[in-house]
Amino acid sequence: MPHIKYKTLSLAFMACVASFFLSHAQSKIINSGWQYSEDKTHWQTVNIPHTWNARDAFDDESGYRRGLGYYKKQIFVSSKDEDQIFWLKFNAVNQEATVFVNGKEVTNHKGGYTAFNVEITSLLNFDSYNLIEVVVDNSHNDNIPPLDADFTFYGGIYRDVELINVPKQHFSLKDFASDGFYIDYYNVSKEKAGVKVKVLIDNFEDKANTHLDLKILDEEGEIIREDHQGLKLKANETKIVEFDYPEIKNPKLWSPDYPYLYKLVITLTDKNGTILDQKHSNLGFRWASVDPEKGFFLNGKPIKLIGVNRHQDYKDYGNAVPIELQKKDIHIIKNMGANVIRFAHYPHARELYKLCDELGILVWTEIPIVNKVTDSDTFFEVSHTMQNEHIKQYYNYPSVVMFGYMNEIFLRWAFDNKSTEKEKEDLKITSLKLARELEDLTRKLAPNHITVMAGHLNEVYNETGIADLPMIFGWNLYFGWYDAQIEDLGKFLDDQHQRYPKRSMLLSEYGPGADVRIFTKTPKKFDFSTNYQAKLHQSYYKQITNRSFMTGMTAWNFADFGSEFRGDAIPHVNQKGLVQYDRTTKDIYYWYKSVLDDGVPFIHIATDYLSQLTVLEDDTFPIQIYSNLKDINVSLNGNSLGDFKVENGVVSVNMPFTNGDNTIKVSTEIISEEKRMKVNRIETFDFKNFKRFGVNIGAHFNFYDEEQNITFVPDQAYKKGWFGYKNGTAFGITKDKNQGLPHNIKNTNAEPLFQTLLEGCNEYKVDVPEGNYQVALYFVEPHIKPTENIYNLSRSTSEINKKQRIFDIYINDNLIEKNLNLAEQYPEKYGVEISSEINVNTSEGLTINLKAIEDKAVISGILIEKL
Ligand code: GCB
Repeated sequence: MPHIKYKTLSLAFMACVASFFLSHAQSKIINSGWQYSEDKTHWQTVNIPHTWNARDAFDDESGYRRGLGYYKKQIFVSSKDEDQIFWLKFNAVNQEATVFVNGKEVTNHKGGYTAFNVEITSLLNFDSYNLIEVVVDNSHNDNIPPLDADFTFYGGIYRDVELINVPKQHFSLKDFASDGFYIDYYNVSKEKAGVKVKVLIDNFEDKANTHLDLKILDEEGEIIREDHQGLKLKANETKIVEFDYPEIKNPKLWSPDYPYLYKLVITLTDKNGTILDQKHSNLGFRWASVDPEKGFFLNGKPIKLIGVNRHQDYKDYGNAVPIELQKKDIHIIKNMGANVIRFAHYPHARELYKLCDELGILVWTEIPIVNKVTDSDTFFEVSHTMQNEHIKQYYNYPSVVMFGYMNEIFLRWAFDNKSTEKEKEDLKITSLKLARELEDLTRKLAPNHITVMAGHLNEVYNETGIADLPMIFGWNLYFGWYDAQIEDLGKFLDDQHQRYPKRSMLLSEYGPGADVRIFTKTPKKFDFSTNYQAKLHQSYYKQITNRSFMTGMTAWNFADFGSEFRGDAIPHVNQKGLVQYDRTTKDIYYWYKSVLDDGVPFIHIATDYLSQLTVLEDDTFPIQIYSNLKDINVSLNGNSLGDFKVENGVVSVNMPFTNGDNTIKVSTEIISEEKRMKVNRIETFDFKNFKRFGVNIGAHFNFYDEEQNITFVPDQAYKKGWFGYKNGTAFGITKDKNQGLPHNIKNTNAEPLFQTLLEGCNEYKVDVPEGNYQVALYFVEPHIKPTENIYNLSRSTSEINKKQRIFDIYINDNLIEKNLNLAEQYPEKYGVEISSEINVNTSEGLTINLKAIEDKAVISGILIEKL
């Protein structure tokens, strides 16, 4: 094949682009100015992307509106295009859409995460306005996956809507809303690469003579392969044409380190050479394989997959997120050094996959069959259609190497205590049946990709053999969070590997919840501290990289995300992100960068969460330093604390902070980094450098309350001249297991203050000197039925009834509150503050007495202000 030089080609290419604009195929995004209504009476103007659940999935009320949403829009169609075929393309509508054109129903589509097309030509009135109406339904529907999952099912038209008009011969729009062509690679190696392209052409006329032209261009725009064919189309057929290029010599191989892309341009012309339709796609030569002993291979070389899962929603937007904002995520992930993304638990916007091609990120993509299935024929049918749409719409991205179809399909089965044994057995059989069908379908549709599925910690995946269906089985493992301890991860994997030596495995999910307002010297399971997050991720990384049989790991989750029923330290949000819901980074993000990105030297001092640190007495506080360099020197306020070796990306240094401004400096031979931070050092209660003092009663962690701008320090047993409890038992997450904390607490944003508490404490002391103080005490009734959360696996889900606990509150023998009955006097889950001015006129300081009248007293926090 002769090589045409760059200039000739650019001319050819420009000619082709120019004539493209002259051609008739057109796609117009029609996102602006839709009318939206909940009841068909009150209408408001909205733009797509749109969801009606951006707010109510986060408000105080439990639940969010799952039901119908009505959309309508007038579109003008000119008679200049009267001889064309018109289509509407919906890129995603959650979750069921019924579309009407000028009053007539044209399609019903089930499934909220894939695109669908509908042909509307015969219903249009030319040179006039045409009414498009879409009825959207996100109510629970037993026939549409997902039936149940740990994320919010925001309703609405949340990806682009397009009006497409094409000449009567065009690339097929009928094949599950794909682009109408599919690229396959074969015999790819360093020496050569084969490409096959299958093209589908729709003819909406009688016989027609057309011409198809394919070009492969390299990054410089040089044509390296060209092929064409004259095509005789029969009346109203969809013609399938296959091109098999001669192998390309010495191809540049695509990989995360070198995402070299070729371009494919396919042009359909009529017999006179006028362009009818044109498409283009990225081409990337790569091949992936797995070995149960040696892990994942790309282009024949081992590569440990390390990256993240991503959900598509975003603070304040729900799932209706502007695409440019979403693209930023992919850049942030790449910048962390990740080489893989699992788009969980459904297909995300196609633009993002294209960006993964360009940036060099391998992709696992899947459909949302999550937690359980039903045995209805429709559920099975919808699942099949969804996987067809998914694979066909996402087939051509070179970044996509793994296609999945199920996540934790036995989760509901495992936590179901309502069904009979027979019903449970049937569910097992049904799930397995669907898994087999989808595995077969996936292998048939995508024979050159790797099939995947993820399961949770349960023997049932082995027992049923489901884990041996896909080419890689992903384990979602939460050792040290929902289950056992952090160190148990490796033991579990070794055991699995020994028992199933032929199975390739990936750690498809892991990670603890973490809130940037919570920090501690003594991180514990389920405390939501950033320190525990660091501990778990750092250990998991070692455990996985030490095991060559593991193909890789994808952290759960790239970002915090909306899960309406949940109550972590922020209500309705799952906080396992490496970045926050608004994508502000958590320190752990930089730790990943330190181990994954060996490019530009960098140092990160992990103090981002320390908005205000309070240290007590002769305390030091451990600060982690992350770097991709080996040797660092650390100093605090100009005094060297020593030289340190960076291991596993981290050095932890105990900092003897002084009161006020502190400067940490980390230096290496090449670069240095400085962080200033304010420290509130309280050595005695002299109230000289500080006016306020707060304790997070019942907790081992600091909690920074933004609204009150104070750090509540961890609690302790009473020490003379200082503060603490005389008696009582910590309730909640300070124990190794979660006792069913009150969550989604109303009337406050300071959940972590209320969530931990002391029960049965009748004396609490703070030895302040004589003077006047404002003393605020915080309470919540903990014995309320927690929202059922199967993800909090260690939580007892038994019914806990409202408690009638009654107690009196005294401060220094003054009765502050008589007969406090939290369950009776306040709405459920109400954060109560009782504040009063106290004159301390003894050397005994403040003594808070909680005198129980019925059952045990509780207390969550105290804040003292010197007046
Ligand atoms: C899982 C699920 C995921 C949840 C996650 C969690 O195993 O696959 O959807 O969000 O656990 O945070 O509990």
